[in-house]
Amino acid sequence: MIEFQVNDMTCGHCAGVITKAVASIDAAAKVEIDIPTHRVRISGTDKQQAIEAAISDAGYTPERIA
Ligand SMILES: [Cu+2]
Repeated sequence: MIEFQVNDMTCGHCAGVITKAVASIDAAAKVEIDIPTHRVRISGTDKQQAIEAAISDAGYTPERIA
């Protein structure tokens, strides 16, 4: 399980972009997003590094919190 604080994720559009970015790295990864707290929790994958990079490449700023 990895968890990011993504403060520039502010709406459903952002959440959709991030969900797609994660799926592009590992389609089996489970993504849970809470927009009000800007948290993104990802489980079921061991590609943490690549997923973090993909979220950055999508234009967001993931801060690893777990
Ligand atoms: Cu947005």
